[in-house]
Amino acid sequence: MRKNAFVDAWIAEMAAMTCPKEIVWIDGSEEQLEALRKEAVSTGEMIKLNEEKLPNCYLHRTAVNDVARVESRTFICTPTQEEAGNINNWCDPDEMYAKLKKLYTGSMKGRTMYVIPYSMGVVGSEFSKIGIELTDSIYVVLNMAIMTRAGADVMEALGDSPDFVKGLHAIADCDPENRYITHFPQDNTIMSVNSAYGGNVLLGKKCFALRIASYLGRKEGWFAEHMLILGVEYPNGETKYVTAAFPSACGKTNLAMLIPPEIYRKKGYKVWTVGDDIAWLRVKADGRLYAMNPENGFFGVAPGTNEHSNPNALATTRRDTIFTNVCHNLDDNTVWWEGLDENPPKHAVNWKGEPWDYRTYDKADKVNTSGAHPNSRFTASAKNCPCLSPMFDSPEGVPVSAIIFGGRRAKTAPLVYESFNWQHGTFVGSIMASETTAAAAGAVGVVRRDPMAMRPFVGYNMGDYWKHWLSMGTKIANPPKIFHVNWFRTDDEGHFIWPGFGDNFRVLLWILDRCEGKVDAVKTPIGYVPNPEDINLEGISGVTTETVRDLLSVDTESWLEDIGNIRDFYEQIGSHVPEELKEELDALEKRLKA
Ligand code: GTP
Ligand code: SPV
Ligand code: MN
Repeated sequence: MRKNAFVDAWIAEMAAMTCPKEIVWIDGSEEQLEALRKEAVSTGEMIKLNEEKLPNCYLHRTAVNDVARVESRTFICTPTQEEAGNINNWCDPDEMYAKLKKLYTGSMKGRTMYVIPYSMGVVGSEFSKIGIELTDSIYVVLNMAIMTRAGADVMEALGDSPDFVKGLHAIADCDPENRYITHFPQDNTIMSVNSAYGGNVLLGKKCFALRIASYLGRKEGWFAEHMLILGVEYPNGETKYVTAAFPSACGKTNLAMLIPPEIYRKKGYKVWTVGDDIAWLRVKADGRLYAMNPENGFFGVAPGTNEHSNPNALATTRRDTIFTNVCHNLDDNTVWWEGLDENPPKHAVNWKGEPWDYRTYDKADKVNTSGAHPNSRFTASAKNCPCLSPMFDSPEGVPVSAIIFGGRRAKTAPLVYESFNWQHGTFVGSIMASETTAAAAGAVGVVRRDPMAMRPFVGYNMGDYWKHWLSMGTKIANPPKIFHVNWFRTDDEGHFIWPGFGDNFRVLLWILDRCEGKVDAVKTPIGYVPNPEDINLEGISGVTTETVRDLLSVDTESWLEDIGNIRDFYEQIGSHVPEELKEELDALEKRLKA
């Protein structure tokens, strides 16, 4: 494999600290990956699943206290606290390096350090960026091999350049008290210790492609966002693209792989997946914003994925997939999760590795009684996705017609509304709120503000991030229109009113029609909402135009209540909140009171 002096010097330094027994470079070859799979099976780190039913698929269980991202132990280490802002955990870089050094020292004794060269984006594209992850976990290697473009050709693309993101991961004792997920944006460095779970350790994903990349994007004039990218193909063969930012476990993978309702499929409409979690967006010479997916696979939520909700995701996981913390069906050596089907396995092992009796399941206490952990995941290759966009490997991405923000709101937010312009759209993103989910450690179902679905992922001051959004608006001659959706309004019994999933296509079409100026809308204090009869309900069950009218209603009282909450949040972000957004907030309050 091609050598790089900067990479070698850094590896030598990290190896001197962690003391591995050997260093192994990951070249990306199938032979090497297969040998690692065999090794992981021999040590019990992974379980090989039924080769007939789930070819080349494996099950892995993480420690019971290590099943989600831990935001409380995630740090942005910039020279000053002001750069990191008030809602990131901050630590002085020298102090954090010193603390980490103690935890890493000797942590790989007797273990192998794997060197993973990987590219976020197509290898060699000028829009892509390179990272090197050092890890002592085979599970991490095998996941990174699916989630990124990893291997020898990345070292070729890097050449003699020092321009790569350094990532060091050590499992150490997997001690939650000493777990640190740390970022040093000025040093292009990520250091993660005492975890072995997903977003904490697959360093190309949230750590690099969002936290470090958002910092780089601000410096270099582009965006790194927590967004899916999808294409809607019309019967005439034309395809239009949208991106959508929803917080973790709020429906990105599902929307990205949506199957249109039958009446649309018959007419020839299709949806193509470009990405399901992260988008890097740049302005091109034609004055449009382009989105590319820096990842190469999907690290998706398993529970709730089934033949009806998301058949494309399910099909993607039927081969070459690593399942994490799902339920193991001992009868046929396959996997199961809540919401897969109505047949929980009779002989099974739950996500904790204990014998599991499905009759003990209690919806009110999912974590303790479910077969699969609520944040159990599949790591599946994009190449296996039946609706993967032909533009997936386009080095520059796809032109974006609309940006959609959204969250889980039982009441306030309507099914869909459109912002008045880019500045107002940025404001709409900044006031996003959502009920928390199992994707991060902590309480579930609590409403919190999650601007642009990036609260846990902005690598610098949130106020500066909003300024970056506003300033980018002035650089895009033909900016996408900005919308907000909410699939999660509930009735008095707590049931979702909107059927969601495939039927969200009906809302997507309204959004794209608005982008083309093809349909009218009603102006409300919060933005434009559809005329209820403009959401096509042909072939839908249990939803009438009256239901839609209700879903689109803007309740002034609850919005006014929200205003106070938003003011508190802006206060918390502090002095970096742009004046333009404060003015938008005042203007919204005025319109609501008028
Ligand atoms: P991350 O991978 O954590 O970023 O999550 P995500 O945003 O990709 O969420 P995902 O698509 O995996 O969906 C998470 C949960 O939301 C699953 O339990 C889905 O069943 C549920 N969900 C997704 N779309 C809808 C929808 O339109 N309506 C309803 N009611 N639930 C949905
Ligand atoms: C999320 O939490 O938004 C995820 C899963 O996509 S993780 O990779 O753990 O961040
Ligand atoms: Mn995500």
